[in-house]
Amino acid sequence: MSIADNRTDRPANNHAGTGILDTPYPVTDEQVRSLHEDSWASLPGLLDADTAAQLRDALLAAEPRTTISGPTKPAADPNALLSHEGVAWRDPFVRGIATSKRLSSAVVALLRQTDALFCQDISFFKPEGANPIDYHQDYSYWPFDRKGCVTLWIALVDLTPEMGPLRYLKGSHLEGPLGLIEPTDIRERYPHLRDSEVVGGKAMAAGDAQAHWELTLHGSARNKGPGRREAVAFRYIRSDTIYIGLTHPHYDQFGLEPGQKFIDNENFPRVDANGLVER
Ligand SMILES: O=C(O)CCC(=O)C(=O)O
Repeated sequence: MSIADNRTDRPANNHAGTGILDTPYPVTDEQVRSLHEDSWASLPGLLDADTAAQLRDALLAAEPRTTISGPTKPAADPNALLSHEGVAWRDPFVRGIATSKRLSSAVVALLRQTDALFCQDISFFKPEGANPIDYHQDYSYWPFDRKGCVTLWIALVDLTPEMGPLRYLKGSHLEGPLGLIEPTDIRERYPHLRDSEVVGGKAMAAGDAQAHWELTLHGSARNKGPGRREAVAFRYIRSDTIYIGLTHPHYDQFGLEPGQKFIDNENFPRVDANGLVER
């Protein structure tokens, strides 16, 4: 029995305007090169505005989360950040987007793999005036034995540069794990990173996405408005990834055993270029 329940009665893929989910995303060689060499890739038009709006509505209907990341983190300040995590494990519509042909085809092409496992969703809704999120790597927060986790960060509303779309330090995933540095600016600890070019952080339309690695240094500027900066991250791991037992509020709920392959736990949907692989 999988942890996914059917709290909503909406069918996973029966929404007006979601036909795009059944079409592959045409990933270019330049996008793959950019992710592997520059630490990130721009994916314009990953979703259309209508699907992005329905995804936004589904996330807003879900219970928000109260902590932002691993066990040592304080409770999230709802005035600073509204976040929903693991909604795809409660809402088939959100799961249907994450495992759609559209997103799956993009992920496996970017990873240069034949398949991948969908492992987490988390939204980042930053109210106008909310503080910057310092540059950090996600790697040290997560219970994975290897690199190769890719995040699709999807704009859910039109974003101006002033709202603080996600930005990256170019080439930073090649640094290897740098540790849990927040809330210090990581460039204090590793001064050579001051020479790294900042990439991303430009205007995005609702449905546009950006991809980055778990080792990519990423963060966002203060939201100077207008309006709330709304985005969701869908994350995917290599299908050979092994669970190492690091405590994390999302992964703790699946009954994983340290040393177990994620693919052997039925809670993590497997995807390939055509979408969900039934198993
Ligand atoms: O949305 C943001 O500003 C932060 C996103 C982030 O840290 C992530 O996707 O891992």
